[in-house]
Amino acid sequence: TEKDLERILEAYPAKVKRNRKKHILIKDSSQEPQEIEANTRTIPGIITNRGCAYAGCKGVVLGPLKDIVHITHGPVGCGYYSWLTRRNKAKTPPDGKNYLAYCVTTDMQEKDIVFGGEKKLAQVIDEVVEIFKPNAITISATCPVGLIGDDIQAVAKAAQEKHGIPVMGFNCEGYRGVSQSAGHHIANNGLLEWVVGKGEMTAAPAKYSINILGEYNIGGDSWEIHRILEEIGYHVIAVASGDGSYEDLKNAHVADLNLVQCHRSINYIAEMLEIKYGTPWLKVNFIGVEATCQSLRDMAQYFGDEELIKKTEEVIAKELARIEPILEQYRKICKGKTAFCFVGGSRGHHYQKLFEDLGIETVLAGYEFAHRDDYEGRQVIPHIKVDADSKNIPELHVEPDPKFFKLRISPEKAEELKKKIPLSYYAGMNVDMKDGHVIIDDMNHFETEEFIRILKPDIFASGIKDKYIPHKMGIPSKQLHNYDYSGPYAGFNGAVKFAQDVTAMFTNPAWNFIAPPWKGKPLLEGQLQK
Ligand code: CFM
Ligand code: HCA
Repeated sequence: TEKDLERILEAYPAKVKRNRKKHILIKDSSQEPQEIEANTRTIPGIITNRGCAYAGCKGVVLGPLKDIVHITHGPVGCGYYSWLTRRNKAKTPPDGKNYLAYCVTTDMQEKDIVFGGEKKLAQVIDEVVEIFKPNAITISATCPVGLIGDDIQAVAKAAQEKHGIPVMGFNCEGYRGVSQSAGHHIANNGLLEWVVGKGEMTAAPAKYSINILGEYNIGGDSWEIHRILEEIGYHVIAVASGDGSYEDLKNAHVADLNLVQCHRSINYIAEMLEIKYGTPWLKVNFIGVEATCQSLRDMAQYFGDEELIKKTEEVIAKELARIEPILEQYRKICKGKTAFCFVGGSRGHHYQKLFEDLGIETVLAGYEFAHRDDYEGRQVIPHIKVDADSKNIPELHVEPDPKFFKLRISPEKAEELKKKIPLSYYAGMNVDMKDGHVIIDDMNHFETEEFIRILKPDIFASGIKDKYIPHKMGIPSKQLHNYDYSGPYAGFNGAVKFAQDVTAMFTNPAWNFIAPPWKGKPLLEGQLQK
């Protein structure tokens, strides 16, 4: 209740309290629209789960492109801690061009900080070309690179001329934004400018040609999505960027539809591709059985082809007949339980659908770094305050491509479709939350503990850093970033895997053996000095 919330916030100094209050909502549909503050600076000293712009650019959006060698220009830690920890999987193609297992970094030392790291970077590029012969190279800048003023764009340009392969510099220094979200935007800009449209294709190679944007193949998710889409008859040109490649993405401009799975990390390029090439985008969600069926039906409506609609229904019926009896078994254990669903961006919304399929209600949800549109819907975008932090990130000016712009559907048809399906639109998380449930932005360690104490969820879905808080409080935690060795969780087979994993947590007796440390004796004993 509002009173509980007030009590939690009471612990903060007045200024912090005023700040955090704007990031927390108790859903009340009679108060629509409820505004939330998001994508603003975390208060120093508060234990946040957020990452940095470099993580969002190199780690999230660029990193999964497998035929590119991604160079981290910086001290070794930045490269090391983004070395496949996200479990973005990729199959090695016959030409062997899959470099994801490597961690390539300039390993800057004190000497490079003092005298500059450009020469070392150029040398690393020479070595990379000699050893790997990749299809392209990216350079991602970390904090010190920007601080000392290394010109990675000049190094990239010179290397590209020298070696004759694309070398792309990304100024995604960690501090460029308030979270990894800034890095998504920087990566999207680069992919639009330097990759999409560079391929040889001039028209869609097959019927129902699509791209999948914002799907990163964590734990194999996009393989399951591919399986379903291909069975229906779709032709996937490129994925940004799970199990994706520079070679495929070059031709993304010829697709007839862009699917957007993760709105937060990829909406920029989806929007720019629509302006530049005329390709509309459709917000989909392949997390959850109901959500997957809905997305497939929306896609079929977009193409509007009777044969495709029929095939879609056939595949849905076949899949449901296969998995429903299995899910029903797990539902017996899951039904009636409650969850917290707090993940970085889109998953805070998407996984509520999968919990719902199992009869689990999400009583608190939120995002680490999403923007107001991911909560309230894209209609708020024109009203979002542009602050100094967001001004830091270049907004590209995009125009229709003279050669490749083509309207895929008439404006009238688009308007008609928009009434039925989320075409070039995302409604956000808030509409799906029930009254009385908590919506929270950039939740910190203190608030996590407090909300767990009050709402006592049966399961806590979150990240690598905060999963230990619920563990210590005797509550199972399903890590929804890299899935902790498990997955895939997308599509129909993913839902079954998820049901299995979650049920195993509920039935595991270990959680009842844990007494939180503060229930026993004090952790520290002593006397305050006068
Ligand atoms: Fe999109 Fe993602 Fe997410 Fe994200 Fe991330 Fe991720 Fe995430 Mo971790 S792109 S916003 S920046 S769905 S890495 S695959 S799990 S925080 S909720
Ligand atoms: C990142 C990647 C991350 C981290 C997970 C976490 C991921 O943001 O740099 O902190 O729990 O999914 O691996 O989000």
